[in-house]
Amino acid sequence: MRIDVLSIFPDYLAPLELSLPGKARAKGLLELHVHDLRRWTHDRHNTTDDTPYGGGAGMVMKPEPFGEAFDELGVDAGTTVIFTTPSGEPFTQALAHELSTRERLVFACGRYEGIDQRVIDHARERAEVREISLGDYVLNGGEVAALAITEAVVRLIPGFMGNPDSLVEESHEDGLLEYPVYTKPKEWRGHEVPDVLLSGDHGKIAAWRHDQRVRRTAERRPDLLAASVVGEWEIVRGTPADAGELLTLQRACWVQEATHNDFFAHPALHEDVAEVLAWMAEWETWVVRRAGRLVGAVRARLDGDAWEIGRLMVAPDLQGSGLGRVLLEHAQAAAPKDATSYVLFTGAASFANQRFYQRSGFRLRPDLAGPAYGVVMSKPVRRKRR
Ligand code: JD8
Repeated sequence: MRIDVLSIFPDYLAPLELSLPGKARAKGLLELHVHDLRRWTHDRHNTTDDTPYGGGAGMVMKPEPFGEAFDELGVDAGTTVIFTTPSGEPFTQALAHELSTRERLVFACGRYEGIDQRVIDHARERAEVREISLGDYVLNGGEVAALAITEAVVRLIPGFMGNPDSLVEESHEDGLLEYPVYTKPKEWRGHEVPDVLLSGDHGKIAAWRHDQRVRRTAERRPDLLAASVVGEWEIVRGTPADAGELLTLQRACWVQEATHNDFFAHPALHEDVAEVLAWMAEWETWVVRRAGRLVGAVRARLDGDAWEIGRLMVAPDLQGSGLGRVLLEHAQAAAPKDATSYVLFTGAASFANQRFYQRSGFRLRPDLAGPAYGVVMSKPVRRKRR
């Protein structure tokens, strides 16, 4: 991964030399460049700001230095430009995972009252753009956020963490906060280590730790606990007996798609049961039921060395519950050894779907031919290093 940072206070990013990314660079996993934005100014005072159109307090960052920096750095469709801003989408671990799949990130750090809006609009014409907020509080500039996001993303680059398993039980990875940790001495200033941790009984220790995670989450972050019931979905193989309900669910889901894309000729809207049975014979199909109702499904098949994922559907009343992500992860996990990429199609105007797939690491592939109504998205298959 290559990361470039544009800032009028480049020394703010100096800590990146110290912590994690230092090792990633040594491992050749990360190329990091911090640039002083004033390099792309041409007046005696290296001016990067001016008064706001429409009046008001403070100053606004000028567009020209950013434009010239993007030109020189070769910002293009393969780049993700990140504007850190208090008005951005919340930065989360899920977003960190998504950004860790990118080949190239360029951070545009603002100061003063912010950056001229045309810089963001221009960047969208040439690259993927994400406006991201570190949290609901006000900082004086975007550098701190760029620092935090870089650390959170780089440590997720496959091959970076010495022991990738150490990522698994971290807070925000699976919706639960982490358990309390202890080390020597056994007793310290009247405080003792819980006996279970000295028991050597790994089953009991694992149960205690999980219990601690649930307790902490319930006390400190009940909002997370509500979201983490996802684990309750049971995904099973689809059978011909499911065909009728699959037909019903796909019609319900593709009515939304057709409306978004003004395209009503999609096969999912016109197939009959026999045609559903026919494609179930060609595709691996998984379904999810809740209280007996078929509420979700996905299919996949190998097309050359691409694992093609399709007909990902979630009952409209359960959309946003996390079931879609679980089904997509299940379909990916089912990919055969010789698959080198995942590929799927979605509506050209189905922007929520596109963002959903992007959050799971898929990228738009305008270079690949797709169906009339849609766009192609793909993601490389990353195999855990043995
Ligand atoms: C970028 C200028 C300061 C913000 C007038 C104070 C992120 N979570 C976050 N909080 N604040 C920022 C952030 C603040 C920034 C800039 C990010 C550029 N400022 C401005 C608007 C009000 N001043 C942030 N990520």
